[in-house]
Amino acid sequence: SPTASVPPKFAEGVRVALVRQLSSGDYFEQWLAGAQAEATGLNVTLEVSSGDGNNDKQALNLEQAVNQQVDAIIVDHGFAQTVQPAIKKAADAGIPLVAFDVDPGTPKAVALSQDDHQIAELALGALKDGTGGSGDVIYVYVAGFAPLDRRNEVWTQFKKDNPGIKEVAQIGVVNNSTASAVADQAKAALQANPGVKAIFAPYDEFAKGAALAVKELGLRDQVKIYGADISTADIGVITEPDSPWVATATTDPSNVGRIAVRAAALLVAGEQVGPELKVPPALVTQQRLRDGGIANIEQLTAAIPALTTPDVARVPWATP
Ligand code: SR1
Repeated sequence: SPTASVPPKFAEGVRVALVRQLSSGDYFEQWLAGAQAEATGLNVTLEVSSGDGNNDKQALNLEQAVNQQVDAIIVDHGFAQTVQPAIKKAADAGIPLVAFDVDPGTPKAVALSQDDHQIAELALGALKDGTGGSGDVIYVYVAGFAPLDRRNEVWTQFKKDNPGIKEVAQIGVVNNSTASAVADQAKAALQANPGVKAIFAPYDEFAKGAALAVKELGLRDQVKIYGADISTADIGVITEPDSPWVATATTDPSNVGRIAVRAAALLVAGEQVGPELKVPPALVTQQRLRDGGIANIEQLTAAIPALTTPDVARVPWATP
């Protein structure tokens, strides 16, 4: 039951702008669903915009949110150089800010992320087990996205620590059809490197694309995929017969969206949050999904309760 009375502002209604860089794909859809569910429960109106991958459009949307004097702003992904100027304006104007997966450039904003180093470590631990610590690997990466850059730091160190692992190709694209674009690139990379044993694809759209390429080339017995993120659709891909996607390191994306809204609500209420919030991931293997008969996100979060984190940015006046 709630342990504090609802701040008057929340009885009236609170406006929070959610300014997104990207919105397509399972991860971003689930994240938004979680954010919207939490907002509804807290009597927060979420004013959602998306740059649809266009960084200038996201920056403009952010400027507009600052000008509209919302009660708080959540910046969801984005490139530091395009969002930091408007974040600074918002911070100077005293607007509470939560920055998810982007460096806000100011300690006035709460920096929310998943533990990306751990995400990469868990997936690469599985890759090491699966390959025996040696073999040709294709790596899927696009620089500039904070979570991917952090995962890349772990990959760089992993290669140093495991000299038997050879990165034979780096591919990657992020757009509105990431999976199919990565599938095309992965096919070409696999054809050029016939000895590949594994693909490290630490974003589910990357992993889905890689899985498509492996299947289309008939390489399911030879090439295994180690990814990040999860959705009900991803669980379907991972558990289908002979799927090459054997492990993924992940949070529950909708839980992360919920945390972003809770953190914003706490700031609006004048509560202390942060300065950093990091959501821990879990390793989800194909074996575990199959053995547990797990077919969707609800069953996954029931099987791994640590994926739900009600104590991160807990709102004292909210009904659990
Ligand atoms: C393009 S960045 C994609 C990543 O953002 C989130 O951190 C998700 O985990 C996803 O992998």
